[in-house]
Amino acid sequence: MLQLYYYPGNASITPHMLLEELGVSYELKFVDRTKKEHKTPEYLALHPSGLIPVLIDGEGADRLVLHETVAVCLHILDRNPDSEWTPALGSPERAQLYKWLCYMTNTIQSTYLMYFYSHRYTTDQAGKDAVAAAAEARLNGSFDILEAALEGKPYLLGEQISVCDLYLLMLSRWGRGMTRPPRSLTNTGALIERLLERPAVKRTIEQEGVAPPFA
Ligand SMILES: N[C@@H](CCC(=O)N[C@@H](CS)C(=O)NCC(=O)O)C(=O)O
Repeated sequence: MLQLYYYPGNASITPHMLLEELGVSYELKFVDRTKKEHKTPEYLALHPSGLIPVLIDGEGADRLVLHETVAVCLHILDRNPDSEWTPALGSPERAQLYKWLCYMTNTIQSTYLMYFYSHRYTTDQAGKDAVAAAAEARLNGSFDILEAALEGKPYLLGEQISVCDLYLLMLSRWGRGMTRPPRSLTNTGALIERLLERPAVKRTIEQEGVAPPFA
């Protein structure tokens, strides 16, 4: 049995959507960030940085405890190798999937940290708004790259939907308060609309209790 530790709308929502899409059995474990449950000794034993999500696979001493959203998603795919969501190992689609997941986590997600937690990225608190503004400009540039990659195709990998699209949906949500929200881009906005129509995505949003508009 898989257990996913989540907080509504957090990075946990991409693996959550993926689990729903795959139709596999799993249990959701709510981590109450408002009570700082992600910084308790019990949670820090699962995730040394006290961040969300964590995935637990199995039970007892042999159980796998995994953090890092991309690693969690890839492990879920590896457990479902015959799914249409899992491009074959060594295929060009699988390579593109690695590329976009890496880009989204190591470039966009990390820039979001500077945008949302700008005070952590300067020793001069008077300059934190400038850090957030610079981060927003960088995010716009990154979303332009994804927008261009979507030109003439429905999904990031082409005709086939993948976890990359779910990841982009999550990242788009986080930018809904930006001066130029990702959903305002033509191709990205169309992808978001398409994804939000999917029953599994709707179920995930409902289970997490995320209020509209999602992105
Ligand atoms: N690199 C981690 C980042 C996870 C992350 O930053 N999660 C956020 C929620 S979206 C969090 O737990 N923030 C709490 C904090 O920074 O204290 C991953 O990809 O899983």
